[in-house]
Amino acid sequence: MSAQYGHTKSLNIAIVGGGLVGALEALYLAKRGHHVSLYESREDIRNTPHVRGRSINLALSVRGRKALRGVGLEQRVVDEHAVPMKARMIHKPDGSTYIIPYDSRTNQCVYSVGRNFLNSVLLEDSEKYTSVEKHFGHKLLEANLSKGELKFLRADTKEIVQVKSDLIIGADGAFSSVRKEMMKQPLFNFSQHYIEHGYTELCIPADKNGGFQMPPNYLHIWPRGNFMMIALPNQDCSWTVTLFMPFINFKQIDTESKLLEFFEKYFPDSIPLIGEKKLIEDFFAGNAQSLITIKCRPYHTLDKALIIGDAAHAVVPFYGQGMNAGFEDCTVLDELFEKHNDDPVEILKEFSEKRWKDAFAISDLAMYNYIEMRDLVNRPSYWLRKSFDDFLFWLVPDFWVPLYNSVTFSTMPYSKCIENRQWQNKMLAVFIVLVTVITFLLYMYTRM
Ligand code: FAD
Ligand code: EGU
Repeated sequence: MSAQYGHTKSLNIAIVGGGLVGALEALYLAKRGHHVSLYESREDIRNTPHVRGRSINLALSVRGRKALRGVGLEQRVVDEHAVPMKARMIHKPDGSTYIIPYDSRTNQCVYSVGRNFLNSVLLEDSEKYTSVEKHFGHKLLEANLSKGELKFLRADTKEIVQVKSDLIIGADGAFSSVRKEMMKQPLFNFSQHYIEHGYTELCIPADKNGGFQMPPNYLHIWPRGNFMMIALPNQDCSWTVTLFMPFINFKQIDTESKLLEFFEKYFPDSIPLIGEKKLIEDFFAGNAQSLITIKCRPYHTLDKALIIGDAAHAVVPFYGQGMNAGFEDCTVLDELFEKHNDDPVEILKEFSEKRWKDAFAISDLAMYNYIEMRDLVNRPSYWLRKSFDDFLFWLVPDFWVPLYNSVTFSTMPYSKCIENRQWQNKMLAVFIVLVTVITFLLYMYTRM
């Protein structure tokens, strides 16, 4: 490794949060020869038995895959434990369906992976490093970031555990405690926003023969203007269905008959798949969950603390990029460790400087899509633009990459994806003006 260039000593790094991003970052740091202590407030999910048909899944795309490749886990996750989704299947209110491919040009797809499964694979893989210590049931209570000091509450003994480390990495999710400590420092900017939609998770079980009840290799979508339902396949042939709807509507549906009436009106084809009884059970079992978007900056405190993943940038899920962006943080961070020879001062400074633009960009894209998914899909102008984009992409794929493809199927920085789109908008405007002028001139010419 980089040791031959007189690189700094191996660091003692504390990672707060053993979720998807924290567990992946532990692998990256261990691979570089650092000593990692991972603190997670929950119990080890590897010991939490998997209940059939109750797994929550996520869409994994190119950025996430690249990050997994960096620790040698891409093939295992993609080949053995993911269901490829090669297109969207749109369900119309009358129950009929149609297909929109993800990438008709090169046949790339996105993968549906179980959250707990992925988390388990990442934690399991860290067993091969003796330099990774995992502490479950440790909840961060407070921290002195500039001193590298952390105070945890142990769930089993109710003891307070104090530790000190060279570097703290906060990967403790949207409601990050590490970030709360950062908020005490001057010049730390922060904003959060709850959207008016909430979500609830339902389940379409496997059929009698243990097979899929819907065609498996698709992301199923029921777009209904202000409501939307989507379904991602699980490996056990069940589906996790997520219903997005304004909180007021969740509140209005307070009886079983209102629920069935609502589903019969908007999602009739899904009722026999979920089953009336299960629909009622699952819908009323959990309260609607909220969706928050968070932006902040910088992401670091001196050379002592850094936040990554949702802790640094929680986004709404309407681009399927939250985890992918968090995993990309690990890729970016690893490149900086390499570039700066494991020197925290430079690494943290540059990470904060270069990452916020891309984090803000995916945040804006996801928020924009939240609106687009509901309204634009039903507008002819959206489809006109989409066909135009797809045609040019087919014609000159290196020259014209549509926004969607650049976000999901490339590793172009998110902020570049937006710039690229703005450049395309300008080109289109020029093109439309040109066509109008030429048509007009031709018309005048033929009249003469
Ligand atoms: P988390 O997964 O939230 O993990 C944080 C961890 O920190 C948790 O294990 C928590 O227990 C622990 N923790 C918290 N506080 C403390 C503390 N004080 N002390 C110790 N530990 C603590 N992304 C995609 O890429 N594709 C998708 O399809 C997708 N779909 C989504 C659908 C929905 C409905 C939602 C809400 C999100 C979706 N996302 C998706 C986003 C994705 O879930 C997140 O971006 C991702 O989980 C972030 O990982 P993380 O490790 O940063 O945070
Ligand atoms: C939302 C919640 C379809 C899982 C955005 C597409 C999502 C996912 C889309 C959730 C949609 C929406 C994209 C993927 C993905 C689409 C995407 C959204 C997975 C623009 C479990 N989104 N999601 N876009 O293109 O890029 O298929 O909870 F319905 S995967 Cl909202 Cl690619």
